[in-house]
Amino acid sequence: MATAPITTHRDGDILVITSNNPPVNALSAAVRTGLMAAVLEGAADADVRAMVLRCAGRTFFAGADITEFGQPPVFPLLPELVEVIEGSPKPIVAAIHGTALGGGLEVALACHYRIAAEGAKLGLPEVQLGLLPGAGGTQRLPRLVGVSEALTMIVGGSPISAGRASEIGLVDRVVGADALEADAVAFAREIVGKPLPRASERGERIAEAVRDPAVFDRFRQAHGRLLKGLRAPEACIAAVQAAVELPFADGLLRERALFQDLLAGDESKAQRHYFFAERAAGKIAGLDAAVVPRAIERVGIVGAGTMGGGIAMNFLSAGIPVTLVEREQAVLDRGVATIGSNYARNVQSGRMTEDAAGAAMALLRPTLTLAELPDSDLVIEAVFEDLAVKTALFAELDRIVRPGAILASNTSYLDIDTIAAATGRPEAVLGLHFFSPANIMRLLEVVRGAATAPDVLATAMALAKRIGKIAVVARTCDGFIGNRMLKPRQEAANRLVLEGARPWDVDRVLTAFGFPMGPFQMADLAGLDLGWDAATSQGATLREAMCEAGRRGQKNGRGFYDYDAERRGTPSADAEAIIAGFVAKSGTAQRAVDDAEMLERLLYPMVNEGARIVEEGVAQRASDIDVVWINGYGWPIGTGGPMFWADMIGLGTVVAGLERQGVAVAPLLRRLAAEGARLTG
Ligand code: 3H9
Repeated sequence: MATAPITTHRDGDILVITSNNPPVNALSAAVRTGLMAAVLEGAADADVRAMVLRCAGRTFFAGADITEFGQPPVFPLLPELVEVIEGSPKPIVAAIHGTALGGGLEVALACHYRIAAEGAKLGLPEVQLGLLPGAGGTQRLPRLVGVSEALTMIVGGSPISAGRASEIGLVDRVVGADALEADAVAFAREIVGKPLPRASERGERIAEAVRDPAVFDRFRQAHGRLLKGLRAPEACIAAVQAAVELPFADGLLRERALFQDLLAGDESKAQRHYFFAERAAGKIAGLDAAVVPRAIERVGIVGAGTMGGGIAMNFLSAGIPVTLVEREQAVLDRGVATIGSNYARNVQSGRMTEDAAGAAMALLRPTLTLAELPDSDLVIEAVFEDLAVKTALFAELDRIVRPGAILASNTSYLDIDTIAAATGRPEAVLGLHFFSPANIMRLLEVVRGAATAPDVLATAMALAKRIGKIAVVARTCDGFIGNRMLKPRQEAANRLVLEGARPWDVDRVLTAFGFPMGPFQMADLAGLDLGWDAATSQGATLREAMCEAGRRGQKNGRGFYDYDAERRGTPSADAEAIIAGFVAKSGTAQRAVDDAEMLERLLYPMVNEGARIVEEGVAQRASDIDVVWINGYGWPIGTGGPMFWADMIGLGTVVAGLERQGVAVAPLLRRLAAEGARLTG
């Protein structure tokens, strides 16, 4: 008898080994111990001629147990188990359903044969955890599927379908999902007595790369984006390169060394933190699991501008019909045309089939009247950001839309409770704050008002999942989680420029930290004249001074930077002169500010604001803030988000920095720092 959670049973002369370790059959110490015993049992039993390795529940092994990383090692380790599997004198067939990921796929690679149920997915996503496959995956996969396919899977990290896996030689057979075990046993009977194929002994698929080692540089050139800023992708390439350059055993040692190095590093710690943070964000404290979400079969969207159109695409792409309302025909036509051209681009780039794009467009019902909204189960408002406009609209929607339907605002700042109070159904009102471009950005801030009902909140979370968004719950306040924390960074950036830093220095410090762009590049992109009124402008802010001098940002080729025809920006001498004039008027003393001080002054106040957001209960937990900033504002994932980053550098350091800056320290931050505790646990 093997150790639980592994069980074995005999089907004639085939030993079926089953793992049952919910929810995802992670390869925990108990699973590894049980598997090792079961394989040895099969090898020793003279009546057993072959083995089938399968999992119960929703999926094949989804990988090593990530919660064990950073803990003292418990034997047998996964690489040892994998060696025993491949070394078995009797054939072992992996029977894959659900997802075979990471260490799970590495177990399958060590088996002598792999069969997969239709719908199964296979992948090595370790790179997303700042790691590389550390149980032989980087050595066996290229030997089975060739170097190019292996690099794509290992460096890209995305799983492939069973069908694709069969095409590239990763699985030996794809079968229906109904009788996987029986099919695997039948397959095992077919191969009994044949010579044992071991991935480690195969050389033919890597022979081409042995002759043409430039394949690695070509991959680097073609996939520069994947390699930017993080260590793991390059280490993945180095490990696959070892498979080509070294004998198998030496390649394994190299893989092990690279894996251990990544595992001990801060980036992997940060990315593993993010993995659990994203999952935690979906959980709402105090929300009864028995709460049933409301059915959403049609969505109404008011406002067909950039935001409304982008929001609509999320639902259309997920097969949910949309009624899109706009006041003027020309604006409506433009909105619909933009949606159409976005889909056309998706088709062109191969991200979508023509049929799927056509089907999505067919679900769109454009109209000029709110009167077409009564059959919507959810209406999302995406109109001008003005409280009076929004409350008037919500009052009207409340009269038109059927009882029980949910009303949501896409506001990025305004008070959801005030908006809800304009209706007779405050319990059915909430904020759904999409980020621009809304059809692409994965973040969704779900803003609950004081009166928002539990089932309405549950509906929003379920819907977010359906349309592929990462939802984070916030309570209402000025700017919610993301924009509230953007404000202190913006203020610090402006102050730095007044004191003598140049905008491009500030941007450089933040891009060197890992942001895709800095605040002045962002301001140029959004338009410096956003909200600017020439009639009332008095040059009171730097932005006003820039606009008055005709510098509107990228849109007219002149902002803090000068732009060429390809919208490439270079520091602008004219902008510098305007800044100098503005600074002279303000009378601020000038001094040199070094990069380290700039970074502290830009980021520590954000951490401070984040601590207040947690303290006030605006965010449920500090890690939710990390999810918002990584997905909504390009905070570099390799540092885990602002809260995790603060924990890594030490809260005492942050508090001391804030005190140097004269910023009032959030009580929570001060307390945790004094206790030597962390924000993210
Ligand atoms: C690896 O294998 C390293 C090796 O190469 C080398 C070793 C030497 N461990 O995502 P869900 C939890 S690295 C522990 O909500 P779904 C998850 O936290 C690993 N726990 O479900 C959640 O817990 P809770 C490489 C794990 O259906 C619950 O399971 N593998 C693990 O949306 C449900 O998860 C990966 O990176 C784990 N490996 O998606 C795959 N996986 O309920 C990681 C999940 O308490 N996993 N949990 O919040 C996934 O991508 C998704 O979980 C999966 C299911 C697609 C499987």
